[in-house]
Amino acid sequence: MGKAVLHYTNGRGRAEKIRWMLAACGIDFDESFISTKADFQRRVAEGLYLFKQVPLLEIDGLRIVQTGSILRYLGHKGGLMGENDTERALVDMYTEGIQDMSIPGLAYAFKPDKAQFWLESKETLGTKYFSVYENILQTTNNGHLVGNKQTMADVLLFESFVHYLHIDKDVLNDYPNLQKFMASQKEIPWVQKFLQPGTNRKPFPDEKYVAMVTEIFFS
Ligand SMILES: N[C@@H](CCC(=O)N[C@@H](CS)C(=O)NCC(=O)O)C(=O)O
Repeated sequence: MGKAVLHYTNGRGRAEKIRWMLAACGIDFDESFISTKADFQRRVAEGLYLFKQVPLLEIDGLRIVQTGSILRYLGHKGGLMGENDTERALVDMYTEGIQDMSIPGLAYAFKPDKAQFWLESKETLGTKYFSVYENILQTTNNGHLVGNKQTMADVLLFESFVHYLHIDKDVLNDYPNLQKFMASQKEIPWVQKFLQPGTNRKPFPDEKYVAMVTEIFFS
C-alpha cells in the first residue's frame, strides 16, 4: 500500500486536526497542496473529490472525504476511540463539541476586525465549551477526557487550544484543569516531537494564506 496523501491547501483550516491524528497514529504521509482556484477546479473536474470538497485523505486504498469521517477512520486505526461502547460514545460526542468549539478559531484569521470578533467570541466559547471541558477534566482527574489513556478527544482538544492560545495567550487563565491538561499532553513523546519545527503542522494563517483560500474557495 502506498503512502497516505492528504489533499488540502498549505495551511491549517479543516486539515490541521487530520494532521494531528495522522501523527497520533504514527502514520507518515505526503500532502497534495491546492494552490489556485484553477488547480482546485481541475481536481474537481477529474472527480477526485466526492462532494467537490477537501480535505481528502488517500489511505489504505481508500479516498476518504468529510473531515469527521477521516478523523474517525484514523481514530479507529490508531486505537484512539475508547475501550468500550460508552467510551466510544463519549469520545465521539466530545470530538463533535471540539469541532464546534474550533469554528470561531478557524474564522478568526478571515475577520477584518479581529479584536472585536475575539471579544464577541471569547465569552460564548468560555461558557459553552471551555468550562465544559474544564469540568470533564475535573471529574476524570487523570489528565484525559475519556478513560485513562489518550484518545482522539484529547488529541483534538489539545490541537484546538494550541490554536486559541495563539489568538489569546491568556485564554486558559480561568481554567486550571485545562492548563494542566495542556502541560501533560505536551509531555507525551509523539506530541513533543510533532510540536517541533519541520513537521507537517502548519503555521497560524497569515494574510497571504487568507487571500489564497479566499480566491480558491470563495471567489
Ligand atoms: N463537510 C465537509 C466540508 C468541507 C468543506 O467545506 N471544504 C471546503 C474547504 S475548507 C471546500 O472544499 N469548499 C469548496 C466547496 O464547498 O465548493 C467536511 O467537513 O469536510
